[in-house]
Amino acid sequence: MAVVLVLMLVSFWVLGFTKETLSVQREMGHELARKRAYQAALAGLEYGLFLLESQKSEQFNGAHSFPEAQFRYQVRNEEGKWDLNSLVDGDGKLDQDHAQAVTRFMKLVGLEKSAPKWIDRLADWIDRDSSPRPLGKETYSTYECRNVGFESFAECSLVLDRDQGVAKRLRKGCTIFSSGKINLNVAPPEVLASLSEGMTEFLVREIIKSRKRKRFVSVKELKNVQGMTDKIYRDIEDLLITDGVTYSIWVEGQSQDVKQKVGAVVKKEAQGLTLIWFQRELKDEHFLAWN
Ligand SMILES: [Ca+2]
Repeated sequence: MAVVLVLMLVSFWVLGFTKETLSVQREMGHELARKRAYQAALAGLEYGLFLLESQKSEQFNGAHSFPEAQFRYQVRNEEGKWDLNSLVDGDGKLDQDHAQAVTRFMKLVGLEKSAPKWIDRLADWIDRDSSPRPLGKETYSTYECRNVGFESFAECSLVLDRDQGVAKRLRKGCTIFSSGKINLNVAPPEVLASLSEGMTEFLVREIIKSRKRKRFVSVKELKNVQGMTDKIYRDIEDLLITDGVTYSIWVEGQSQDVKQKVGAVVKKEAQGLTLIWFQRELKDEHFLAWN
């Protein structure tokens, strides 16, 4: 009887130990996969920077696999988007033209009803005063507006009630890293369509067709695009550029089922690349959607 009792105790102990060991092993395995995924993401970032420096393309993506990990990357010229930091001018006043353009863009991505609220909130975050606009906010439950330009995508998300859906739609055509003008060669259709009230679907399609054939070298070439009128051209010419020095790089590293996302923004100038933003362990809403 005593032998049976001892055996039972031993088996309980062994079972318990094995269970514990397994869970420790699982945890270690997960940690190792997390590290590998992160290293893969950094390798992808390094690779994206190398490609950006060595080739002329403005937008590109790809993937690579290693025995234990893999990464996929996406490089985008960031200047085809509306700059949210340009919503407010140097005196802290709303830049009406810019705000109207961003509002048109928001409507095109399904944010018609909430556009005035988001514009006021975004402007309140960056304007220097602390008095809220009619639909804006200077104070949130656990934080206050910084009253300076947005420095990260996470900051933008704070203004958008951390609503991932809104953040993702906005990121399609808005940025916080740009010269304030729109790069005609990379702007998504919704941004082109929001350049002025006069932009038509036909004109947007023609611009995209034209830049696919041959990229625009000068904004003046827009005059040759079918459907362009003198009035529309005058309205939009000052908003446009045909290149841009700001790029974003988005990389997802993966090992087993663990993913790690990193993002960076760099300026590509004659003297080389300058890193202006880097974020590790990016959450989905702060990561540019694959496109
Ligand atoms: Ca403010």
